[in-house]
Amino acid sequence: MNPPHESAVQFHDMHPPAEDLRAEVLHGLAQRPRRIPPKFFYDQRGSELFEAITDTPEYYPTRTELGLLEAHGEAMAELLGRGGVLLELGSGSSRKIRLLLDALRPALYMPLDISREFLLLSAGELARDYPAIRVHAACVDYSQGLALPALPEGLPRAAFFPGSSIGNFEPDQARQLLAHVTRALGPGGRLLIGVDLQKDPAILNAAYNDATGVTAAFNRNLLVRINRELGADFDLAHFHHRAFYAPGHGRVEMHLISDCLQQVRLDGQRFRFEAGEGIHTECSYKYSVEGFQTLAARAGFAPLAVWTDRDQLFSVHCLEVAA
Ligand code: AVJ
Repeated sequence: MNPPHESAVQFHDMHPPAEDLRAEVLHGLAQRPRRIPPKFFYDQRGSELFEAITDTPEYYPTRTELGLLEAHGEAMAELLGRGGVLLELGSGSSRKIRLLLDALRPALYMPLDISREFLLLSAGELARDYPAIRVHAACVDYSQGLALPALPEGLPRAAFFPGSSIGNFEPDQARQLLAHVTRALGPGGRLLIGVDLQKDPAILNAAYNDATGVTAAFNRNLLVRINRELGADFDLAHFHHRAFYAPGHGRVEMHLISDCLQQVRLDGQRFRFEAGEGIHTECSYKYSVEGFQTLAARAGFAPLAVWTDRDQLFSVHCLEVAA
């Protein structure tokens, strides 16, 4: 009864070697202001903490996007083209992709994620639950480009990039990443992308400073990871979570702030932190509908449709690779 590929996930490992963490952390700590890229949040614990963030009452993006996928899934599937190839960038939450797979029924589903363990686990579960869909998982760092295994010809191609993860990129990098997606999809290919909207800063500040401190734990887990994987000696008692909306940039920023003068050792080097000095760990850019369409147009995408919730918190765009 079941096709032979049932439950079998074909796996393509293009994961950056562990040394990339070391090199990027050393590089980022030598810069002023110091910074570490947010892609390193997502070790096993970090992925769990992010899931926990999405359950906090303050963090509206996930449930708002889910509501849009539930309400408009059929219209979205219509525009993406059924029975084709579906790429997913950053296969985070399985709830979103299940809604889309139910509506879209692609022939081939290809989740792309930097977190190998999380990816394999969720791809395996999806392959089991959707035996008619071929699943090819690829462990990639898509901030470095979009090197993909060859895609089958002659099928409609679509990509799903949920969660406003595009907001983690500087607008210029975001444009470059979207340009990589246009190349992977080819003319006529379609992108469904979730983008968090500009809004009252009080809502944004609350979303990144939840009362129970899950976001703080998520941010600080980056240092736990660096201590464990790179043998650094960050003192977690003296680095604190700070997150705020920066209106001049149209983005939320997260930082880890030292509360005293201290030195951190990593790889035989010492990094000195003044009291109040920090590490910038994340930008989360917020867009207007028009602002995002303008950015996407510069990457070769034409707008087809956009859905927003009634409170104008979040947007889901469908875009087409222009000929
Ligand atoms: C997964 C990048 C969309 O920017 O809102 C959540 C990550 N950071 N709380 C975001 C995050 C702090 C999230 N993205």
